[in-house]
Amino acid sequence: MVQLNTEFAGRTYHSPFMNASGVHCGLHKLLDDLVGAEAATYVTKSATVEKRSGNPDPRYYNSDQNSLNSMGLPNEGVEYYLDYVTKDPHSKNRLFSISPMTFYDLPILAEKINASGFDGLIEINLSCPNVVGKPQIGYDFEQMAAYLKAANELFEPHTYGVKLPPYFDFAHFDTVAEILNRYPIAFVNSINSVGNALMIHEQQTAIFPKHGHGGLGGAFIKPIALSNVHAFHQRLNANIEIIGTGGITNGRDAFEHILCGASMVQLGTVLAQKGTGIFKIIENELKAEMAKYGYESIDDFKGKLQYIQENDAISGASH
Ligand code: RRO
Repeated sequence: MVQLNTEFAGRTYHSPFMNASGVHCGLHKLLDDLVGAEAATYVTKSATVEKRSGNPDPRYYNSDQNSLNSMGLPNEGVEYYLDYVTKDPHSKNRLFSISPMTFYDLPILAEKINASGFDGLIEINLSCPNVVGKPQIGYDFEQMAAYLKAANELFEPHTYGVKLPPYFDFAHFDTVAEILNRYPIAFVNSINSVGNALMIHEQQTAIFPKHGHGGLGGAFIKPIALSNVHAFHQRLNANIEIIGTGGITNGRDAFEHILCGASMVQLGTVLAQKGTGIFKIIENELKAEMAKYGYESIDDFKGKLQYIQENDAISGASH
């Protein structure tokens, strides 16, 4: 009998599937939908101290199984999402995303969260690619270290984690892991959208802000997400868990993220394109994939990626 129950950050979930921040989570009624669709849990839209309307339209574009967005951090403000999570009977299992606009916003956000009594997990978004004039913190390692140091002073150990941008170099995996391993963080979430991609429709940029540059999501980015999940799984302290995000469109994709070391997996583009009915579908697809390999639980294969050996034949591969 195949079971999808999973443990994450000392909590128990009936499956590893949840939304990715930004998708289907900006308003209370959208969060209600996620609960109704039996997602394992939800993460709220990254919140800033004040409400923001974000970038001008058109700012989101779907193309096949991919998406490009330059939303620009539109959100209702931290109080609005705190109001929701603190009334949620399962608040301990929820993830609350924050995106400090400046370093000085972090203590303000932390104070509001701590004062609210929220007992869930906090995701600090260090990787929004779409705020004009604001580089991604995750690509500035000195700043990133300063944010982590501050977060460690503001939040209880093992209650917070970070959402990272994709990295493309072993030196960067090493540096980031070294910074993260200094602190008692509960999790990392890899990856945010691949920043500042460009899509063209007919002869025009597909979106308006930043001359068409925006965060790429969906099937295209799965190999990048898998490399980041795998690289951090190899490098992070064993008690830092990983949320795998990026390019999951079906159960097989989720299987691959978990094989690389993810404890939870998030749905972004596919959720935006197919709606909340995707949770039940993808749960069944993952169960089928596990059954194919004889696995009965997530722990049977989590982080157990096998390495091909020199001169092994790959069935079906062209070479
Ligand atoms: O709101 C956005 O433009 C946005 C954010 Br905060 C993020 O973290 N990732 C993304 O692709 N878009």
